[in-house]
Amino acid sequence: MGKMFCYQCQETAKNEGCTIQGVCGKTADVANLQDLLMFLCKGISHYTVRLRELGIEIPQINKFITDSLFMTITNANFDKSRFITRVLMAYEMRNAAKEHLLSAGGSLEGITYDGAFWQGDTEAEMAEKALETSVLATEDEDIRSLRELTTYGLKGMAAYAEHAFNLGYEDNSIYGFMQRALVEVTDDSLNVEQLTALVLETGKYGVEVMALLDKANTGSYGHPEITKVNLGVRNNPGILISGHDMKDMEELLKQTEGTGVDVYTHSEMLPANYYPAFKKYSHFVGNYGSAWWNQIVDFESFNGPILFTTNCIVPPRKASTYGDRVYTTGASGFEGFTHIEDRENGQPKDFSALIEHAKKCAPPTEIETGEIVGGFAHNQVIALADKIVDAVKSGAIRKFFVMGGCDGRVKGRNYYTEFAEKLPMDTVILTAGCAKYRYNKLPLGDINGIPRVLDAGQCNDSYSLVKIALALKEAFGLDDLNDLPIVYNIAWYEQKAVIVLLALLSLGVKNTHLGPTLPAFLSPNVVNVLVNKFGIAGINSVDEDMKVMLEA
Ligand code: SF4
Ligand code: SF3
Repeated sequence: MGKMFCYQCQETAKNEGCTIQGVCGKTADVANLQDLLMFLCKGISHYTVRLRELGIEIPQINKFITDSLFMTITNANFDKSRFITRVLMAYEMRNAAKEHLLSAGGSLEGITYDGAFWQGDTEAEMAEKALETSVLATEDEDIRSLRELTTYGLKGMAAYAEHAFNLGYEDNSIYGFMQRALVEVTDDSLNVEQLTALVLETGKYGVEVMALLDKANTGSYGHPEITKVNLGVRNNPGILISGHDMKDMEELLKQTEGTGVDVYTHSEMLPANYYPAFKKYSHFVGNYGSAWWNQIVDFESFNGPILFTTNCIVPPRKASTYGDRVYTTGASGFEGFTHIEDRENGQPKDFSALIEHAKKCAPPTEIETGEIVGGFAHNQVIALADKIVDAVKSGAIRKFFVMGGCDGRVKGRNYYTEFAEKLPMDTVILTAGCAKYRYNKLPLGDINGIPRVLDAGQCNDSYSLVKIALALKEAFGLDDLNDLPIVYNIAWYEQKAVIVLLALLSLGVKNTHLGPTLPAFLSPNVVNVLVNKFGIAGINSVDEDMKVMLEA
């Protein structure tokens, strides 16, 4: 075994595993501390599952486990000191849960998982234990694969649960499932079949968490509506906000109002432009730059401070000039970036440091002009349903291509640009997530006024695509989602894409193409199960796939 082992994302070294340092920039120290934190969260869950059986819910622990899972998502948090603090907190949480269980008359019998007991406070002890508890500790590759597939789904689920929580929306059954699943992935008595069922159950809760977040976002900020998003800049200093958290977006807009500082979105925050509650702010200018991995270029020319509310952070290059302009908040973190602390006692976060910083900076340098159109979430698309159904019936629209998911920096992802360009004019792309940046600025035109790229929003808004598909199924009087003229050609990168994929599988969506590579954490046997049960496939050349998918 190397100094670390991680294979949770699409960029993993040689599509096998990062063993020395993450391709993402994660150090071995941080990777190991993340493993240890996961190990301890599983240990805590052994107690909370039993407490729940006694009708006891501990909100602080629910929050702790959710935040901890989220912090270990690819490109969310690289800050070693934050993980050390978290590990120490995990001991406290776990010991408190154990005490609580005992005082409630619960039993510890049968709890043999080491994470429920182990405690080592020095860094050296932590590092040693982490190596012992890495994913490779599970020797059987199929069991390991299913355990990790579940765990990565839980990480994505945690991210969405956290955003909903920030808006005051919670569902204890989601926390309950997450913790039960964390226990089940430690259970050596579960076989491949039982773990496959757990994977699908994870997908079912994936649908629920996305529905919860949709309710939270639309209940708080209104339904996204068709919006032209400005790509150019104004002549005031600006703050660039990235990531996925809408509560942070709201508080930043409120606090910057009237200060002379403008606000722009980057990458996955682009869909904030579609919400009625945000559109009313005259200093909310539009979107700057493109997908996350382009930040090393976009942040240089932005000139002002940048706020990360979640992933995806790229460690700045040595020669970069923007490092001292980057702030993190929530689950995100990076040594050297300033971290804005969480809300306390219902008070908003304090973004004053960013605002003062912005005032001293030059306005953003213009890198493009014009606008892009988005806001095609379920409410908006369903309002256009008659028009869409007519277009399908008349043959003006032959097929829909769901091309949502993640973007990434590997060269092979040009595939998605080329695929979008080569799609025939009587096809429409449905998208969500940062994958859209591969084609959302191309002049792809429209069909009877319906744009050929319909952007529903962030990766979590894949839920919108499901709602749209269900509405179309109804409109066409079909029994099966798979009879719709919809093809799924999805790009993945990190673990939110994993929960989106599992959600689609749990809804019975078949024949999804997944690229640019199949996950390294899927063993050949698990791939076979996915192929046989769900018709999952990878991608080939654009021309080959186009032919297959148009005929599907
Ligand atoms: Fe490697 Fe991805 Fe893990 Fe980073 S998150 S260490 S790139 S597998
Ligand atoms: Fe993108 Fe990181 Fe996945 Fe939310 S911002 S989709 S990669």
